[in-house]
Amino acid sequence: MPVAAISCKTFVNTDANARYPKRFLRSKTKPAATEPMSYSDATSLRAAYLQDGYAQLNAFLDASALKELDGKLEHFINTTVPKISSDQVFYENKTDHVTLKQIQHLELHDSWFHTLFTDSPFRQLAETLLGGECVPMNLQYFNKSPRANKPTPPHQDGYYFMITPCEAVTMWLALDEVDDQNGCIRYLSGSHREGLLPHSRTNTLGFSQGIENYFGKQSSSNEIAIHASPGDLLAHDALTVHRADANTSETRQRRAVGFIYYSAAAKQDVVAHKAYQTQLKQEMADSGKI
Ligand SMILES: O=C(O)CCC(=O)C(=O)O
Repeated sequence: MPVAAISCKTFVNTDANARYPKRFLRSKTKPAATEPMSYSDATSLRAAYLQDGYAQLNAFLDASALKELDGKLEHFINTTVPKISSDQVFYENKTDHVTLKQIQHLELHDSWFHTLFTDSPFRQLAETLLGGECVPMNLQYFNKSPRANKPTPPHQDGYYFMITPCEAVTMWLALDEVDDQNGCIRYLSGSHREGLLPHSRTNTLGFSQGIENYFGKQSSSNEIAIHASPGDLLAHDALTVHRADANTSETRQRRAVGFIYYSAAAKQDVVAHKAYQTQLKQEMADSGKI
């Protein structure tokens, strides 16, 4: 499978330098690949994103920012996760905490993560890609631990969001080396132009809906497997079809942080969304998954 990479630039402009914590800004002495992104870079990035439905920004975070994020995450998992409601923290096997696979809404439990989500280059990038103001909605943690994990079913995030217009961006920050073996993200390029596709229930905790009859269709062979290194950022449109295989490695983790931003213009069907979440929570509890 080809590996896509459209830009090695870090998204930092003059405004960002004024507004964002220094730890997420690049040193001016870094090599060209980490130079601040100019207006034309942002324009061409958005053009490519609108064309393909996704983008990859290599080295969005540098080693020191990543180290800090890793430390904060480890602390969060050790001290905050045990206090979070079970419908916000998912394990492949809930009796084995090594199999932690997903945490929802880190921003609601920790001010450091709140700032990372709401007042940072991540948010500014979301606004560039969406072409206007955004609303930070959900900061998530994902892992596929070795041996105990499931594939991520093919889906469109917009199916879960229940928003009109369906305008939102999801960003996925790699924390480990990610490739075919440990379950890299796979995008169906251009699929965001097809509108919302029919989904049906899956048995996958954290990804309860998947696209019906995806495999075997001609289009599924056009997937692009995105290999990534720690600090690389992927971004996709709410309508872009994507999925990931299970982690088939013996020892390698596949950790990532997910950033979901809605366009300020998007309105959620709050009643339908809440009803679905309530039903899902009940089903997960009844089946012993949470
Ligand atoms: O981490 C994964 O396997 C899937 C993530 C995903 O689907 C998303 O962030 O929209």
